[in-house]
Amino acid sequence: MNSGRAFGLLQQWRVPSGKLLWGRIGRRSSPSSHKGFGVRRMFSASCPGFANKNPMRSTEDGNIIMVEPSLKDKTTGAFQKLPMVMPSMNILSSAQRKARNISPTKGNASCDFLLGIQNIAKRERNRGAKQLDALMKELAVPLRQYTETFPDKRHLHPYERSLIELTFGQGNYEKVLERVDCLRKKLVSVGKQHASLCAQSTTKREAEERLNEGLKKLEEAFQVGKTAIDDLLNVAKTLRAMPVVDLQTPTLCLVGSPNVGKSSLVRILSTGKPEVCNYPFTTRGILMGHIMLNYERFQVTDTPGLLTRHDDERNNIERLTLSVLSYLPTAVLYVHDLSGECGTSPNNQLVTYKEMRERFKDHLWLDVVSKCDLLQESPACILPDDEFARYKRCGPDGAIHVSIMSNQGVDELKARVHDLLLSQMARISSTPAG
Ligand SMILES: Nc1nc2c(ncn2[C@@H]2O[C@H](COP(=O)(O)OP(=O)(O)OP(=O)(O)O)[C@@H](O)[C@H]2O)c(=O)[nH]1
Ligand SMILES: [Mg+2]
Repeated sequence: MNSGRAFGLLQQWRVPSGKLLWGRIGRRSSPSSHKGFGVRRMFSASCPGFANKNPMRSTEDGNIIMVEPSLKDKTTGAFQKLPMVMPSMNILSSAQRKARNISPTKGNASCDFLLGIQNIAKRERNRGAKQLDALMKELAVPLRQYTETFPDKRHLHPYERSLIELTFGQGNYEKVLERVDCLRKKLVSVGKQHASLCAQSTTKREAEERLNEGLKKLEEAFQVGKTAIDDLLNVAKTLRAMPVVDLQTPTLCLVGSPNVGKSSLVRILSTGKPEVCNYPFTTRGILMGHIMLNYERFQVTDTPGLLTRHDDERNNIERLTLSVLSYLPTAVLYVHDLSGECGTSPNNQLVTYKEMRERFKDHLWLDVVSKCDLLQESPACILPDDEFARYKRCGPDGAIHVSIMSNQGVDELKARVHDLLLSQMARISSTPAG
């Protein structure tokens, strides 16, 4: 059963904790969050987001209506199709270089000579206006392309939409795009104004002065707003680095309280190596990997742990887990640690488990009790046989007991995971495409 299985974890994405672009989000978690981590937001879609950029459509009687894309249009993969954003300084230097090379509209040289001084002024203002117009366009056109090709968040798959919201904060993705568009409008306005002034010059000298003034003003306007472009670049980078989820490939999602051994199980179910440490919230993002089982390909997601608390109090790391469960057609491998080692009491684990089980009851589900090398056999008769006592002793009914230390239950777990993924595949195949 084990041979021929090659599990390979390929991609990991986590709520970034390094560079701070959006400031601290969420709240410091409750004392039960142990590490007191602070989540920091950073930046970075047949892709419905792009396809339906303009949701307006005209009816036969000429009225314009708003067209909401239907769910069947929604698919994942938007982030891999984002346009490349050039660093702001590259846009500026390239635009300035191109504008400088613009020459005046060619006139008749002998005519110029005859008309003398007046014609020199004409040529100079022509050159100035053309250079200013060119600089304005070279700066503004890429910005228009970005604002038109970055997907409209409303038309993304809900999973990808939630990744954007949890990563950058509510509304911040749209704000970056708005800032880029504002910069574009400002550049167009400044560029047109100064090109027009230059075109009205009466002398060569005046045209030169107005050209220089216009170039300076355009650069100043660009410098003031250029952070919007660099923020958009970071948005694109972060989004592109997010795990790619194929909705047609069966997925297994490991869920449970923090520090219960989820990542350790991902490691034994696969050749991938997610970080394993003896403290909670080692896993701070969604890890998407792949499993090959008898020539079939499956996906695995390792998720951050869930604390026992109300949704309103959850931090964005926990919300990532809920987002996977809410929006992706995954089978669940729920991990329980009854050894007392993980930092969440069995009682609290049971509370969270029951809530998740009820909430995501439509998912295919498998329970596993981890770290069973640390569990002591407790005589059943000593404990009262209520729900909690049964849970504390054996976990939920039907749970597989596993230890990665002694290898106990590992083969059974792999076999059951395989069956679960095959059932998930049958579900996907029986769901009408689209
Ligand atoms: N004794 C024993 N320790 C285990 C077993 N499985 C995992 N551990 C230990 O439990 C600790 C937590 O393991 P992880 O796999 O990082 O747990 P996690 O649920 O992914 O943790 P978070 O990502 O922080 O939520 C590590 O020290 C592991 O070595 C087991 O079967 N037996
Ligand atoms: Mg982990």
